[in-house]
Amino acid sequence: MLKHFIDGQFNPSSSEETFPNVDPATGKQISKVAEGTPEDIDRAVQAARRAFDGEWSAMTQGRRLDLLQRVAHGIRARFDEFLEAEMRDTGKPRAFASRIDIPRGAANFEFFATIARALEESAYQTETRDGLGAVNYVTRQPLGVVGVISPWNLPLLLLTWKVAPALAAGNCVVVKPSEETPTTATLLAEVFKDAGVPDGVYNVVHGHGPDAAGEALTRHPDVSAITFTGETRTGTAIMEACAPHIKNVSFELGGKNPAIIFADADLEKAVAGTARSTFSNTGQVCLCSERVYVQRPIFDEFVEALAERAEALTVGDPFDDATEMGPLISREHQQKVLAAFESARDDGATFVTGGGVPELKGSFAEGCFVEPTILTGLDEDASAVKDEIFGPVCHIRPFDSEEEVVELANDTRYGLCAAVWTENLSRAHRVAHQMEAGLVWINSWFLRDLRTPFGGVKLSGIGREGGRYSLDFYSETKTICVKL
Ligand code: NAD
Ligand code: 6OD
Repeated sequence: MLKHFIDGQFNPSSSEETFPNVDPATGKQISKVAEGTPEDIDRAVQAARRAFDGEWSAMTQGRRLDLLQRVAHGIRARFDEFLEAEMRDTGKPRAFASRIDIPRGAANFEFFATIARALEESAYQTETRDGLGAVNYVTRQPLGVVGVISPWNLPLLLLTWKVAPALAAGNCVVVKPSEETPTTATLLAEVFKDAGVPDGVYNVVHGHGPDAAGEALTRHPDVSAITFTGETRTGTAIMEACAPHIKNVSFELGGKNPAIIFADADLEKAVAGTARSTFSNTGQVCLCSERVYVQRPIFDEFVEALAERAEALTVGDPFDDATEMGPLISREHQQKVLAAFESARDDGATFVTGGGVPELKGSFAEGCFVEPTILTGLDEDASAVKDEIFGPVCHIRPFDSEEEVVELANDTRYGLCAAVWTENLSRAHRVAHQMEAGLVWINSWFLRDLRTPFGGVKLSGIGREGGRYSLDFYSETKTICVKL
């Protein structure tokens, strides 16, 4: 059974309740998981607060950051265990998880340990009437206990993306991993212990969100801030829960991201890039392109080429090295994605390819698979064009002018990212500047530099994380003014 990790110990729940952890590739149960209660959250928060008031804050920054480097090494030393756990929990193909999820899990600790050491602090000289002046300098202080609530699509990557900077800034954390993917957060607890990180610095409480461990964490009065990645409507609920204590929040939420392909794009690269941005991780990356706009002269050619790529994808056993696309995360999510296909059908979509469940053999027949799917012919107000599906699917629509496509791309409640494919440099910059999004890729997708700010506008989030922007969120500045 997967237990909570509180104050350096693996603990059963304060209740007897458990829930099953299911492999979405086969539908089989992998393990049982302790269902956290508000009492478990309270124990974890108290442990984190004790560590914060004690050993963790008493340590030099250098020592703290050395320990985080050891956590990075610890993940790398147990790479295969992390990989297998992530693949079983999510059904991700080995090729994806071994290239993205686990390396980034380790890199997040290494990166934030490195940049926290190098962070500059500022000072200002003020003129005074007596001519002697004053010096103001700005210090950073940790917040205290930070609550980390993470989703299932990139479990280790997104959890460590928040835990690493929170700890690098000197805080202690209580994390509530997604109920769908509890294993790597638990393995990470072992790595923390082996690295010699003091008890209480990293705590894990498993369980669900509403009326459960997740909500209890957001409402706890001794939690100073909540950092959350997940659905927009969960963000709304968390913001309400945080309001009474004026807790700071950082939200990375949903998206309905556009990809724009101009007629002057390098077609082969644009097709390959859009295949990646639509089907990677079975479309379960918040950055995936679900709305694709293609300039009319190359529309038919583009649709045909993307469909060819979709049909050539090997779907099935995540542990087979040839597999390119695994299942969706759960039966419930599979039903949601299939319902979105149904709604597109009702709205008159043309299914260029896909739209159903692939026929797989043996144990994978019970998996939560759907076919890579391409739609055309929908109006912009159809649900499949407006609402996030979070599956391996995009709708492709032709456009004529730059002005028209900018308006189409921005006509959404979301604003996480956009991809623009063109060989015209001026147009690339012009369009990128007009996108209502936190991040715009030109002739690429998911190319990450961890120093850059990451986050969305509109319903896609609040705040930015990444590089020093993360350290800004996970610390508070204090100005000290010295009269000379
Ligand atoms: P989700 O919102 O259902 O759950 C995320 C986490 O929040 C889970 O740990 C869950 O238990 C917890 N939770 C749910 N309700 C809660 C509540 N009321 N109080 C406290 N915690 C609660 O999201 P998901 O289904 O796990 O992930 C998919 C969604 O995440 C998609 O919408 C996707 O776009 C979004 N996402 C966004 C980004 C980004 O960077 N913008 C990244 C990854 C995923
Ligand atoms: O790469 C990252 O740092 C990041 N936050 C990715 C988010 C992906 C969402 O699914």
